[in-house]
Amino acid sequence: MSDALRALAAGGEVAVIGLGASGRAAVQLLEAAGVPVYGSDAKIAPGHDLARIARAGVVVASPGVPPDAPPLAAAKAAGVPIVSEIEVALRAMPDVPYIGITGTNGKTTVTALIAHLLRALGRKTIEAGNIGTPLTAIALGGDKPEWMVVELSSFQLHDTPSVAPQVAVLTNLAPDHLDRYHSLDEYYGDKQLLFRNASSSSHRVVNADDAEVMRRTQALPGVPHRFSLKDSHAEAWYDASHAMLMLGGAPLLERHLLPLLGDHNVANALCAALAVWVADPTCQTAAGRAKIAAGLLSFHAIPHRLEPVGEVDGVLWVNDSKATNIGAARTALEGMTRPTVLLLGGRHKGEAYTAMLDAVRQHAKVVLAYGEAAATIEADLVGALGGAVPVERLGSSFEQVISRARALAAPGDVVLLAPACSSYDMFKNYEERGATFRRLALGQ
Ligand code: UMA
Repeated sequence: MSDALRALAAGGEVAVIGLGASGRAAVQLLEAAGVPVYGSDAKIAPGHDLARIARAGVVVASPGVPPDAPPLAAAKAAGVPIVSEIEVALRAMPDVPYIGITGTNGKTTVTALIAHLLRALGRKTIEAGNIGTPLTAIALGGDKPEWMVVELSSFQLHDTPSVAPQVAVLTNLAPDHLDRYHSLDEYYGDKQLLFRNASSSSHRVVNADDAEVMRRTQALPGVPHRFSLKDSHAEAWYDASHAMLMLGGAPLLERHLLPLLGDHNVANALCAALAVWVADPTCQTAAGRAKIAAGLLSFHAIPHRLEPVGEVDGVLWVNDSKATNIGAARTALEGMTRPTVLLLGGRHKGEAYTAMLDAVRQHAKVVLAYGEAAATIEADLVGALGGAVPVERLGSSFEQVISRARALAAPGDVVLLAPACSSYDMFKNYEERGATFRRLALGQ
């Protein structure tokens, strides 16, 4: 491992930019390997030494540092290669097989599901990457798993030249992160980098219902494995007429037994089951299918992702704080089967809320627009809805938002937090927003 990491730095110093979770873990791994490291963070005094960064053998960029930030611009200008923390981890663990997951929405759920299913099949598995645990932290740990399931954001893929998963999974593509990317094409291009080392023996799991996914992957070398909510020719598909999830030509699980809300979670379950089916061919039997089904049954919703937090006086409160873009919020809303009080707001990320109009018309009984984005949401939705669904504009007190929601919700309704915005105007992060929602919803 040490040799591979020293080679990465070409004998020089490694400059780690950003000392959040992934930067700190990368520093630890490099130091443990005896590689000279300079770690810096703009928020920690004395900040970045740009001259020192420009002299480094390689720069390791944290995913949250934009490519045009001064330390990365300095590295680029000096011709210093820039890699991600994921790249460092992969160099340190060349022999551990992994499934790589990307996509705009659902990737964390799919990552967690795949890891859960592999464990259900008796495989020692860890999940890491964007889902939370930095991959370099796994590389630092002694005992290596049989499988790693790695959630990869577009930011991480941007700088990971050696990414080559045993199975590459693309859940879907929808607009997001337009505050960081200049165009959608650029964002989708980074997602596509998951396949940058694909060869004729590669396997990929792709969403057959997503035209953009299919367009961008159809010419790739390797074996495509498709999942779909409607196409019976797909390897994993949903047979709506029998309410049955299908895998490899046979029934897998009845829809009502899947312990997750929303049709998109049927797609996530099919995607994860198929990825495991492909990754571990020994499970391609009736017994293997039964174990996968049992794994799906025992999976619990991940916090902040369409997480039912409780039913209070007949009102179900659902926390989808992780829905930080319009596609995710729309999907959440589409998954609601009861009249919905929708909480929409936070820090605006650039997309127009009109993309949610149909879902709002169909599922929402009222929209509460709050936070920095409230005026934009109101401007986008009120005229277009023509009064069909009321939109109330509130301020930046989350207590007020929750008490208004409580007043408006009748027994049998849902209050859904699917904000379509980032949380940074009012909270530290989406987790804090979700936790606050849960606490206030339960009257704690
Ligand atoms: N910084 C600088 N200089 C700059 C700009 C920023 O030093 O010019 C510093 C900041 O002060 C901060 C650090 O760089 O301390 C950036 O840290 P980070 O934002 O990269 O956060 P980490 O704690 O390393 O977490 C990252 C992922 N964060 C992002 O991609 C923004 C986490 O994904 C991931 O779980 C973690 O690595 C472990 O792999 C979070 C996320 O929000 C959940 N991801 C985005 C998403 O899902 O939409 C992509």
